[in-house]
Amino acid sequence: MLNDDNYAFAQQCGATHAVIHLVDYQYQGETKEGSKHDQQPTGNDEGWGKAGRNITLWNSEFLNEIKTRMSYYGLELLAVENFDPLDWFDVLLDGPRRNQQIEKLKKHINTLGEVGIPIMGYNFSIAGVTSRVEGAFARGGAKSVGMTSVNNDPLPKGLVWNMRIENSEKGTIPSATEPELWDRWRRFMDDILPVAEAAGLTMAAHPDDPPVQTLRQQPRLGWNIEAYESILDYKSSKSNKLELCLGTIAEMPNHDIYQSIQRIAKKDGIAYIHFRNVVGHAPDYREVFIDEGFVDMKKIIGILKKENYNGVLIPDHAPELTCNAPWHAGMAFAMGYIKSLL
Ligand SMILES: [Mn+2]
Repeated sequence: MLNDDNYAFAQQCGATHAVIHLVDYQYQGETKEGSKHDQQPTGNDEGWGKAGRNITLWNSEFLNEIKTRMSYYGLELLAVENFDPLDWFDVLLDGPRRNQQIEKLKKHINTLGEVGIPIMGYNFSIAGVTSRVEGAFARGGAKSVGMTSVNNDPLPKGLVWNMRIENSEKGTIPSATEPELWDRWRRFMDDILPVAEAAGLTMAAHPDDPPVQTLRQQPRLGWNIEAYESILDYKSSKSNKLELCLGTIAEMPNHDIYQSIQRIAKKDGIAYIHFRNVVGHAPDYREVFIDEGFVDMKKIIGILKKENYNGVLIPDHAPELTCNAPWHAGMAFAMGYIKSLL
């Protein structure tokens, strides 16, 4: 999707910055075409696509080319979102290749710093974004995704971050405990944060989507507001912030979203925001149109302005509109709404 037509489309919608993904979530192998890349991946018990398709693209030549091309359309390349599971599965699992993979991640961070991309968004999750289903959940039967039940089947070996990694071993991935998961994350931060600081890069943590305590018999890191915010408290640094997903935070149980956003904004803890809306709470919620969910988006903008948040908002997921360009129309609707709120 990184092409001139989409850059022009973003510019025409009023976008000033861009967040890009290099991971191909839908890749099913050379012979099989995945689903369309403009649709959210949901997958099934076997996860999304095969990991690793684009890992060779993490180099300064390629990223510089994208950055330059985007600049012709007035777009500033703000962030790369998500490491490829193939590059860090043993960091997540604490496996034998963990240290080797940490070196690879450090290299990626230095590359981003070199190119001048200020943010790396990441999601420290073993099971990844799983358990969601597609449906006609938004206004007028618009297609979106939601959660109707919790998948607690164990993960087969080779399914990490909900993507498939070559693995001939049989069996399942043993469950980690919650303290073990936090320990893995802290070791990741201890290794990565100094490199990010030196490279002038901000590491931005996405909350666990969907936000439930356990999925596929694995614990989740940032699944409620206290756990998610504690990422900021671990180390106070300009390089340790949140990829604040308003949708996921809205789905979290037992908190006042307006107070939570105000508190996090006050701490200067936001790298950028996934600005979207939902109905319900995990494990029973639906993603809906930006003006349709229970979150008062105007109130959120007011809080962000009051707390002097000057960063970027992106539409993130948007329900698809029934027409010849369902994804583009959905995004344009969200963009128009955001511009009007601003
Ligand atoms: Mn998000």
